[in-house]
Amino acid sequence: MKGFIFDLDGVIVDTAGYHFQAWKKLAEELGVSFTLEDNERLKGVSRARSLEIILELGNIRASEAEKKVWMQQKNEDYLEYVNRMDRQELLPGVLSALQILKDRGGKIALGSASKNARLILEKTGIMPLFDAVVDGNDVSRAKPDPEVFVLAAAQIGAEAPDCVVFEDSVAGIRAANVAGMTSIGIGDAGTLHEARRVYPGFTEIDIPAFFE
Ligand code: B16
Ligand code: MG
Repeated sequence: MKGFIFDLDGVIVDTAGYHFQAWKKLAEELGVSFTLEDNERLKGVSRARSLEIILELGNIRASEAEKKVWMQQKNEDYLEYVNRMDRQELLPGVLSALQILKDRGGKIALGSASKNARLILEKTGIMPLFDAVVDGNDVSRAKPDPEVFVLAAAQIGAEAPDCVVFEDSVAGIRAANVAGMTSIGIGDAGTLHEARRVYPGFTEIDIPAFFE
């Protein structure tokens, strides 16, 4: 039995732009300059760590209570974008890849840092294709810690060497490697050089070959 574990943001959908808009709004209110380049550092990391990075950029010290309010405010703004999402936002080739994996008897799990993962799977209509969903609500340690992928593999009943992980972040590739799973990078080959293999996107991957 083969298990296939998908990261969400940057692999299934590209929500980085929405995270950016919502963080930028907060950053402006706090008087912090926050660019698209800074946003790269937020990919794959938790909401709390993302806020810390922004506060570091602005040299701002804040109480836990303030941080909580700001994270909530950012998330409410982010959810306005998420609530408008639909199937068209699935990245090219993703739906067909999920369907081929399912048709061949593969088990499919999500392994994401996002606490909004379930809502995004619902909005894009692909929730029924998943056998398990492990997200930011289920784990206490962020990637590169392998916790999220180990939990996902356990939920689909797959052994680590039988699992393939699709990831767009360096931290996620490291997490998959530490877990002893086959890491497949989605994105730039130079950035993701620690992955077993890297593809620009799902349209370039020969999905049936995973079963040979
Ligand atoms: P939320 P992934 C990650 O998703 C994003 O890449 C990262 O930018 C975000 O901060 C994190 O989810 C938490 O998201 O605020 O929705 O809980 O790539 O792990 O699917
Ligand atoms: Mg990602």
